[in-house]
Amino acid sequence: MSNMFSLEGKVALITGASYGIGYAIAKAFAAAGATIVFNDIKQELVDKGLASYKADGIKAHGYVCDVTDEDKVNALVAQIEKEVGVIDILVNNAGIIKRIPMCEMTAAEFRQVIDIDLNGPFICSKAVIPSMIKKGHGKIINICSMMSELGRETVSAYAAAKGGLKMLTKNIASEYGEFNIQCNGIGPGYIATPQTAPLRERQPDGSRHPFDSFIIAKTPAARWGEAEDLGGPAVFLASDASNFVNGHILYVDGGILAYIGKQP
Ligand code: NAP
Ligand code: GCO
Repeated sequence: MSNMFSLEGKVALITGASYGIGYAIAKAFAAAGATIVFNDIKQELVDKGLASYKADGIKAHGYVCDVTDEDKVNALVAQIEKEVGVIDILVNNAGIIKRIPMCEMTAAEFRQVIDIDLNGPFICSKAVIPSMIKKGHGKIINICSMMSELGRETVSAYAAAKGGLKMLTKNIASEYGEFNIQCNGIGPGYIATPQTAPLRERQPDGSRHPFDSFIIAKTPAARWGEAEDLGGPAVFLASDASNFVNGHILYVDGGILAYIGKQP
């Protein structure tokens, strides 16, 4: 049974995986036997990531690359193929959020979020699919969001990008499923990472941030997720255990999407 979830002999590229969700997914992949390759946007982040992997006993390969730069992504994939091997698993994890009310957001700010969170996964997927086709298999996992399904104040660009990423996932599955490529999404709930730190900051009087209390009340599990909560679902979607799962978004949200919310 456990062989089904093995990633022995697989090369996995996880984007933006120096820390946070990408790092936790990479750690779970390494524990399942995969060779870890990651990129991040700055050398200092890559160095920080390499030091963390080393401290965790993982021999990872780290590269600087901006996921929005198509030429650089193509060059990175060619370099990985030469130095490590053909990529069997791609996790499109790199992403940003800008919390700005829509009418105050500039078009340039909106475009930047769409560029990293939606165009980035398009560019990276496009770069790895041809070799996956040649190799006869491939797994692509797109890190979606609650905002692939729900809206809220201040996150118009992020919701537009993550809603788009859900549909890109279904389209990659539709277009390349016949080549034994499975493309699925993971929709994390509210996860305690630097990206969400401003929503959890303690108030001057030491009490919880109102958004922090709101999320705990909105989550049947009554807690924020940890990045490690995403490891098991990611290994499932990267492994042979999910070979007939395609175009699916697996929400790992402690039940948020199932719940109407606590009555006042
Ligand atoms: P994070 O802590 O901000 O990590 C994201 C990583 O991506 C950072 O290292 C970031 O670098 C990097 N990155 C940003 N732009 C990039 C680019 N153009 N090219 C390459 N790398 C780039 O975020 P996280 O919370 O771990 O989230 C990871 C993914 O999960 C994101 O797609 C996010 O939207 C999604 N997600 C997060 C949550 C949550 O609750 N935390 C929930 C649902 C979905 P910098 O540090 O320089 O920005
Ligand atoms: C926000 C949050 C969310 C989460 C996540 C939810 O401001 O509402 O940052 O967007 O990061 O994507 O799944």
